[in-house]
Amino acid sequence: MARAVGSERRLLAVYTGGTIGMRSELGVLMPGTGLAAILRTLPMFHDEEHARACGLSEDILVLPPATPNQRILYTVLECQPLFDSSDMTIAEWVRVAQTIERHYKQYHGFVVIHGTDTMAFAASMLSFMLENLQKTVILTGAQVSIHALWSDGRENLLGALLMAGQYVIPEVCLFFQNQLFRGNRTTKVDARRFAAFCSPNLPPLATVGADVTVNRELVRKVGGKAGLVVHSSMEQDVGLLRLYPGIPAALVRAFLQPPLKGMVMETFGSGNGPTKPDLLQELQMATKRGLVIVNCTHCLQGTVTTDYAAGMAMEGAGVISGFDMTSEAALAKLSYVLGQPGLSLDDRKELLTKDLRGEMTPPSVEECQPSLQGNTLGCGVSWLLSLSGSQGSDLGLVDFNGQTPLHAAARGGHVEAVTMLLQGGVDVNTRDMDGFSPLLLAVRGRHSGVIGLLREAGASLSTQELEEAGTELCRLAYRADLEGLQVWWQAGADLGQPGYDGHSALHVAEAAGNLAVVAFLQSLEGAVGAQVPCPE
Ligand code: ASN
Repeated sequence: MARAVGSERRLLAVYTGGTIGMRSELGVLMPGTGLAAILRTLPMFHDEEHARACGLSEDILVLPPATPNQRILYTVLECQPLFDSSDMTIAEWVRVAQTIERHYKQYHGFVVIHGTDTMAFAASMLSFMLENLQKTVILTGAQVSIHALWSDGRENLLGALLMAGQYVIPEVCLFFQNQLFRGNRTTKVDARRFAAFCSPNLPPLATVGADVTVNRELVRKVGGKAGLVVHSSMEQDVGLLRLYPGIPAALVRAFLQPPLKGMVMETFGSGNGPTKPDLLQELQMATKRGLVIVNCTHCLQGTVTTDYAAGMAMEGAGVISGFDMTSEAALAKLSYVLGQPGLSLDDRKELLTKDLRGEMTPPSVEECQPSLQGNTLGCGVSWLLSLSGSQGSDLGLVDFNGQTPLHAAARGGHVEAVTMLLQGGVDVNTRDMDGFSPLLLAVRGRHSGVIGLLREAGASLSTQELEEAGTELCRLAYRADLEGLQVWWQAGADLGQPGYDGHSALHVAEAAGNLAVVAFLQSLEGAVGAQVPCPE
């Protein structure tokens, strides 16, 4: 994530329909054409004087200056026909993705104006269709038409344009009511209130108030220099079934019939379902013949586990855990994974268990033991090994992210490599392009041994790293993750640092009833805040 530089930022706003542009016809709301013409008449959306002075062509609108040296220019591309989003399907979303692909080089960022009813599905689908995204894509819309006096549409659209124009957040996002969410983490939770969306298992990427607060820790990093890949071959024969108490096995059987290839099944609580043998048999027969079933909880918050026999039974029937994915994200992921050509069933199942676009939080064991294959860690480690006879100056070489061998070794938890590098005299407080230190990476990987070595060598977290830790601390406290909190403490973090909403880890642990965490945090209370951050 970076603040966008350059005096002129060009955006494409793809208008697909939705309430934001609707007009009332015969007493019902229908999609309305001519959004660009309306925006042109609204001074907050178009600075006519500037446009004329610059001789901008008719199809380009320009926002009034938000900062003295930067202008956001945008073009509204109106789809034909326009949709109430209840009518959107995978085919329409593929067209949106292809439109972004066609104009990708021409624009700095993209806004997709969409109806709210299926916006969380749209954002989820687009997140999987657009791989290696290096530019910001933001979906937005409104609960009340922009033509009404009291509308949320103006604020939402302006916010989306400003965020896409001023920041590089290389993700498919959803902006609503002053919050920027990761799109595939959202769900619509209110049919009337302006705060229509929430992101139950991931805090917002950014929040707009008098200041814009970007949760940098959460924003996905651009993975190398690979270009945008648009996946248009999404599987359409996927479905979503919500279990309810007493659901007949025959009904489930009917649902699982061809052409269905994959199903998201909404289960109870932490992924539990009825353990009736006839129902389990239907599920098992379906998975055995190659139908892919993903288990998502119908709860807004939390994750699928096998804590209960009723959850274990789902796994026993061949159902794959969707962890904390929303059903919208799970359906989109299933459509993407099943649509990929040339993969075996096992490949597809494995892909489903991985976090591909930030859509789910896999269990922390995996977070702690990153695979050595095919990622930067593997490259970093082999690079380190090849450096064993090299001079001190080489040990400070950086990769495209500004990371040094010490970053790679710390992230991988390689005590010996870290020792060797420290003995070689490397800078222990070196920062990568995002401002991250080896110490922070060791904390994220929970490598206690490495943290100890780095601290002994004088490493400390910077003010920026400490500030951004607040939200993560709250998440750990919510999940009763004592080990996660302890490594932050070991690294010198102030565990009283508030999260994005002003609550501290202690508040969160108390509210969640996580008593061990509360006791731990309280035991530190005298010492909280006593840590000294490293100067920037
Ligand atoms: N039915 C509308 C739609 O999804 C609802 C909205 O946009 N607020 O297109």
